[in-house]
Amino acid sequence: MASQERINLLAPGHRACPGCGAAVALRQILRPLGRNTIAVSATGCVETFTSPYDQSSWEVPWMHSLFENSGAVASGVRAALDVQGEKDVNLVVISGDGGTFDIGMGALSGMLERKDNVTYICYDNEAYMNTGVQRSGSTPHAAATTTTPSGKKSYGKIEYKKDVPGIVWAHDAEYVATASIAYPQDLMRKVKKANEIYGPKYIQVHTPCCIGWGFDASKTIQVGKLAVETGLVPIYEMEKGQPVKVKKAAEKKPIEEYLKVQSRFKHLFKEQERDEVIKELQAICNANIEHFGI
Ligand SMILES: Cc1ncc(C[n+]2csc(CCOP(=O)(O)OP(=O)(O)O)c2C)c(N)n1
Ligand SMILES: [Mg+2]
Repeated sequence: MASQERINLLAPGHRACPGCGAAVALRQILRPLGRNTIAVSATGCVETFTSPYDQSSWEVPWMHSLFENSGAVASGVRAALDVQGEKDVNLVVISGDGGTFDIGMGALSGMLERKDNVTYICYDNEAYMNTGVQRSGSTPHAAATTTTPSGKKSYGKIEYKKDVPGIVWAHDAEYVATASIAYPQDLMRKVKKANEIYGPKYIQVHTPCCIGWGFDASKTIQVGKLAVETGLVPIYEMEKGQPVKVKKAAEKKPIEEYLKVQSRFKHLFKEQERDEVIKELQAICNANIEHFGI
């Protein structure tokens, strides 16, 4: 990436929490896109910490509408650019997991089905962080959130993380990939590649959240790496429905190493019978390692 202009299109002074993974992702996403870009955001942390009136941190034109409609808004922006004959403007959606996995799924599906020329990026912090850590369709099994609390009769979220890259692929999208802020070169390469392809593209970026997950703000990248090294969060591109260019973990870490550093999983280490839950999470990692060839 040495030839890239070393610009920062997310101005300093924004209001993200120290150690915010989404803020790191934003910088990494905007760098390969450059100034000739329009960004569209759903409601969520990124929207909130970058845009208090009149202190925008965006160095590119940026549009926010609602929590549920960033796919549709981007389709409209692309249609307007087409009418104006503006063929070379990069268009990116930056939406949270709630705005993508849950409430914005319909708008995303429409954008994909119409084959609109948009790079849709989901920054995945695995819950509704902006409104106080409520569970989303992305929250991993057994994680405690304010709506899936742990207690005597509960061990956190019962359901499992939704496979949104698979859902997007089922729409026959032009490009599907996952990435992590722990691997910035890989992430920037994928954004650049997606941007150069015509049609709908989807990248899901794993962005640890120190407040919602409960770890020290200095550990964001370390936690992101552990997610990949345990096999819980596979990093790959999709080709013909198959994962390719999978990020390999030289040394596979046991899932406990990832769980132990986050307070959203601390209840799993308090009671004996929760060992079964940890075993189940390890089984998910093992299945990923096998399926993706991690
Ligand atoms: C229709 C609607 N319902 C609920 C809300 C309240 N709300 C704003 S942001 C948000 C959660 C966003 O979660 P996510 O997309 O994961 O982004 P994050 O905050 O984690 O960055 C919710 C529930 C809203 N703005 N609009
Ligand atoms: Mg979120």
